Amino acid sequence: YQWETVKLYEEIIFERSGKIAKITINRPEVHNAFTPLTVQEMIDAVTICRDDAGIGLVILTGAGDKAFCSGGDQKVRGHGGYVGRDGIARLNVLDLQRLIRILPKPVVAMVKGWSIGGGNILQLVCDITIAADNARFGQTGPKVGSFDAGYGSGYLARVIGHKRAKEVWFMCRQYTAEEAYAMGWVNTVVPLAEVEEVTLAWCERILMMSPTALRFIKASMNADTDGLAGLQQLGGDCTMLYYTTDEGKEGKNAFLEKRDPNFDDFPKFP
Ligand code: 2NE
Repeated sequence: YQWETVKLYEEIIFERSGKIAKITINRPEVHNAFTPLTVQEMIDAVTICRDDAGIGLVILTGAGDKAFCSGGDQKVRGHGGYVGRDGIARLNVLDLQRLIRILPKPVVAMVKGWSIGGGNILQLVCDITIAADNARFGQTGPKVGSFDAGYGSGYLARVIGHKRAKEVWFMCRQYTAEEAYAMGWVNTVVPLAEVEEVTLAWCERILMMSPTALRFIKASMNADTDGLAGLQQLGGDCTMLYYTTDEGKEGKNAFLEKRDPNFDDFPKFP
């Protein structure tokens, strides 16, 4: 794979090889903990992936072999959130979680080493997780004075079950990749040396599939968990498809031509 830089950032690396985009959190000295800037850069990169029709899939990972992400950078945690250069306290990682959920393309987490706190929620909201055998998963919130009562709790309970999710948060233990696999927290566990190769093989297989089919499957599964916001996403996808039909276009054309629309000839499937 020839990886080309798509755009230069300070705290992430954003590369691309063909249809595969790769976003790497690049703060290995703090186990890839994120600051408001890291998150802002990730939001920008994911938005580029969303708009670029040539990108079919996004890999999310962390720099080095020691960590995927260790959550919010506690050194910049202030009064009410994580404080960036503008002095404003934010929890903008929640916006990034939503963006990953609504991205109409598969997002694959490639997890090496620590996947902890808000970092672990990032891999959770990805569509697929490939874990290296040195990966360690866990939440620390109640120990460090934090919690994620959104996807980090409710969606985690859907993925690994309520009893397990409560254990994860109540005990703040760390789980091996094999334990995470047994809970359905990750899709597969592979030797660290093979994790990139296996991730790319999964990506290539996913990319063989119909992108519209994958888009609707993702939106549909998310609608089940995201309530009206999820239905809005799924409904918007339906509108997008409808706009590509002659029937949809007839309504617009009739309006512009100042005539009544004629929908008689369009098929009414059973
Ligand atoms: C990840 C873990 C268990 C690794 O332990 P270990 O012993 O392998 O590494 P060490 O020495 O703790 O970490 C290496 C360096 O990375 C920094 C450390 O402070 C250390 O730096 P130095 O002391 O050598 O200078 N580092 C690691 N994680 C950091 C972090 N999150 N912020 C700032 N610096 C960090 C161990 O490092 C650990 O437990 N880390 C903290 C995990 C954590 O509590 N994360 C925040 C959870 S809250 C959250 O993410 C969140 C939320 O709950 C809701 C909304 C938004 C965010």
